[in-house]
Amino acid sequence: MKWAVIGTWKMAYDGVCKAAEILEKGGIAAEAVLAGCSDGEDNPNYHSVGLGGRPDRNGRVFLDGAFMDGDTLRFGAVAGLEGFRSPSRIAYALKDEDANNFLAGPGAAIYARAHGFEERDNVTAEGLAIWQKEKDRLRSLSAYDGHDTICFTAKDRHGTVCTAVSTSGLFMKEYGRVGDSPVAGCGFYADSLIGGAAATGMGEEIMKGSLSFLACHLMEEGKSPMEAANEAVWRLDRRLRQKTGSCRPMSLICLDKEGNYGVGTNILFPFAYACEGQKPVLLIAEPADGKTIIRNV
Ligand code: SD4
Repeated sequence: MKWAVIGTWKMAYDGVCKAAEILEKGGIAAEAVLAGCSDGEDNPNYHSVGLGGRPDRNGRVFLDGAFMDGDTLRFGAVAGLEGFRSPSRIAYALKDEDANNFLAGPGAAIYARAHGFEERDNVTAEGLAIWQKEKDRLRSLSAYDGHDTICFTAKDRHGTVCTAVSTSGLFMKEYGRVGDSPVAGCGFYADSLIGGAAATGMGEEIMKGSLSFLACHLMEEGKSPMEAANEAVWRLDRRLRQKTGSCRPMSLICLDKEGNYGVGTNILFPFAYACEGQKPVLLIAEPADGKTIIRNV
C-alpha cells in the first residue's frame, strides 16, 4: 500500500482522519503525524495531551513530545515543557539541530520561545477541577484509563516513515518526572528501512524494555508488525512478572515499511488505523493468554 497511519487510543481517531487526508493527497509522513498530534494537543476534551492535560502534583501541566524521521533517524524531543501549544512541533524543529536534540524543562522553553513557538497556558478549569478532586485521594501513579499519550506512526507515498508523540505524562507525577514518551527507542522510533513504533502506558515499565526500538528490531529480523508488537510487549510483561511479580499497563503500536500495522498490549487498548484504499477505522486490541487479539469496535 502506498500510505498508512496508525494512532493510539480512541482520541487518535480524528487525528488519523486528518493524517489520512494528508497522505491520500500526497502529503509527507512528517506532516501527517504532526497533524495528528496537533489535533490532540488543541482539544481540551483530551485530558492527557496539550490543552487541558493532566496536572502534576502541584497542579501544573508539563508536556513531553517527540518526533523521529525514519529516513535520517534524526529525532527531536522535549520533556517537562510548560506553557507551549505544541511539544510535538517543537520536537520536530529540534530534529534539525546538530546536537541538543532533546531538551528538558526551562531549556526546552527557552528554545521554543527563541524559535517563535506559540505560548499557551495548558491548565484548564476542568483539568484543575479534576486535580483538586483527586489530589488528596491518589496514592500511587498509574497509567489508568483516560490518561493516555497520543502517538502516530505514518508511512507516505515516498516510503518515508515518521513517528510523533505528545503527552502530559502521568497524572499527579512529581515535578521533574519524565516518562518514556520523549525517550528515543522507548516511547517512539522510526526507520524507513523497517517501519515505526510508539508506546503508551506506564513509562516506568516501557523504559525497562525499550519497547519501540525492540519492536522495530523484531520487524527487521523478519517478524510481521503484529508478531513484533506482541513479542515486544509480552516478552517484557513476562520478564517483569518473573522479576517483580507484576507488570503495569503498556501498549505498543507499530507499522512496517509496507504500511501493515501491529499492536501489542496487556490491557484493553483502542487504536485507529487507515491506509490507502481503507477508510479510518477504530479497532480494539485486548490481551488474551499472553497474546494480543484485535477486534472491531
Ligand atoms: C508516561 N507513557 O508518561 C506516558 C503516559 C501514558 O497512558 O502513555 N499513559 O509514562
